[in-house]
Amino acid sequence: MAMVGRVRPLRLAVALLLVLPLVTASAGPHPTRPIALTDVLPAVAEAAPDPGGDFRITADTEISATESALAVAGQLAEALRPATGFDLRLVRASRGPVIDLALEPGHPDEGYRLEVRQDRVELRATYPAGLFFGVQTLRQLLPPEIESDTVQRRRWTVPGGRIHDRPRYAYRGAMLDLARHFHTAAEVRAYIDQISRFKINYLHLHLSDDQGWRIRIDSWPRLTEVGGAPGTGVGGDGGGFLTKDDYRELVRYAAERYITVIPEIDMPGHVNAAQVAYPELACDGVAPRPRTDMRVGYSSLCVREETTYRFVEDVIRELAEMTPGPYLHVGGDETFATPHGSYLAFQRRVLPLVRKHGKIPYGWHEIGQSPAAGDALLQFWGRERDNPMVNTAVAAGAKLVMSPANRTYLDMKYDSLTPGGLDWAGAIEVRTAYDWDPDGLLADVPATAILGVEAPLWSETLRDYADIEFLAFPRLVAIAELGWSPARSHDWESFRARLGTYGSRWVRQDVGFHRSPQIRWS
Ligand code: TNX
Repeated sequence: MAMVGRVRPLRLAVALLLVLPLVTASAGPHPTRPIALTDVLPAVAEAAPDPGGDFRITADTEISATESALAVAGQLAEALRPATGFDLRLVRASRGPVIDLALEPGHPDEGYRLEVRQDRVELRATYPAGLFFGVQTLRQLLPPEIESDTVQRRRWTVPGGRIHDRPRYAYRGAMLDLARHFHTAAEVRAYIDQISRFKINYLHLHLSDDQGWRIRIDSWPRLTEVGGAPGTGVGGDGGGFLTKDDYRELVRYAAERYITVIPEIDMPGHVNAAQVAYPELACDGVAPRPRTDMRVGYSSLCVREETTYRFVEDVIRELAEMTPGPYLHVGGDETFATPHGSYLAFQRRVLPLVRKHGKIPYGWHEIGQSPAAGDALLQFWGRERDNPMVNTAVAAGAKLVMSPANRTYLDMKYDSLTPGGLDWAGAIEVRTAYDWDPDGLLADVPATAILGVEAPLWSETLRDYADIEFLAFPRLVAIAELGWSPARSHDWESFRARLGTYGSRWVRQDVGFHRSPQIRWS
């Protein structure tokens, strides 16, 4: 004690200056806090930190990869280049400090092992998708400055240790509605870039609705000539459509990021735009007026007419031809203008058409009413714990993707003050999006029937890309974690802390996310 009294004031000040940053750093998320092996979104399945094993990336680091790992290795080199300024060499084998990527048997589908030691980083997976997801993890283990598009002078340290990671669900989806407001292929690519950071593996595109038709169909050209014309968005905004080349390019771009595109044509409801272009699709043969309002449930294809099925099959065939993924989404929701018997008659013919063209039928959960659903995939968008349509279909072999509107709908407002967004399913702040269990939501559905989760983003109020970013982030990450991370790791405090530190990455990427008051952003 006597010693303390003799410490000179200057020494004391210096000592405090040294100690204070440590104290504040350990108090919570802070930009200078070293990154831990577990600071990853979505949470990794298993991590064993090794404090002595930090790896430093320098200009001399090499990336080695076997032939089958070369593409992902190239993506890693590209991701590291802008902020580090290093043009990391891609080699077959290396003796020096290296990030080594290779395929090996024994990992779960999409899973990977990432081992960080002082002299090397090893990334292993059975399939390239696993390597890609491992690279997304590795990027998050580097300081946030790695997201900068200009060279940052600093140390690039990866925390030492070993990660074993794998997804909880095979299906982790995001949906974008291009119908209510069209968004260009470039905007969809930007969204793909963002969602792929969080190990999302399906992108569902809602391509038609009452207001507009957004994908070129050669055998029915007026669909996009009329339904994709300028002014076909909600409120008379925008308009536009994807050409077949745009669509194929999106499919390719997504596949490079291990994301499978699922096209949706919504029917027998949500078809006003198709009927404006082709009045023969309405029972009275009269073209309805174009609609730019937000109402739903008033339009229906003419279920008794053969023309309808010629149309439907042409659309399904052309979509299936340019879609390598297994699923084709046929909508089926909110058909208040289609009598129940007609709805069943329609699905009895349409669901087999999807199979005829080599795809698994996928639809909103209402298609579960149809005995023809069989082993179709159903997207549950309800809010109730008990849904008879779903129960019957699941008993008959259908699988479910969980998109409960009051948890996963990214177009809902965060709170009553949120600019834009809708509120019919309630306000959804980050914790509401995060704190639920996809397996336990529906009372009578066994966990084995749940294929995964999806976060839909309807676009009634989304005029530009900034609107997409603001509503999707951070909530999409909550859904991504529900889809990827093991149920036992589910923990709001942990999620909230990891999200808080991720904010500075979005700032550097110029992503205009919602600064939720539930999160301590660093
Ligand atoms: C319901 S959920 C819809 C969409 C709307 C959305 C707006 C579902 C299958 N249909 O037509 O765009 O609400 O939140």
